[in-house]
Amino acid sequence: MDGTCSKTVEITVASRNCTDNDADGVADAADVDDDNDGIADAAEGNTDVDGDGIPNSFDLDSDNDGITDVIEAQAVPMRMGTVS
Ligand SMILES: [Ca+2]
Ligand SMILES: [Ca+2]
Ligand SMILES: [Ca+2]
Ligand SMILES: [Ca+2]
Repeated sequence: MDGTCSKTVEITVASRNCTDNDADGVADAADVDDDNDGIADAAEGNTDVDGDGIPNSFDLDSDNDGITDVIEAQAVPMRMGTVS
């Protein structure tokens, strides 16, 4: 012991989620539309409807039927319009 006082200082480095699924320059954590399909993450949710391992907010075709979410989202009002 040399008489010097030492103490442990914990430094917390803010870890940012830097992944950027759609490469638009906005990290997923701050991006309101992670897959950039025009449908907000809040509307798509983080569940994985088709079970392909990609959550809906990252999946351009959430139900894996070959029709992209953006087209299906636009098609819904048209389907409703066909009800007689
Ligand atoms: Ca992004
Ligand atoms: Ca989206
Ligand atoms: Ca999926
Ligand atoms: Ca689909």
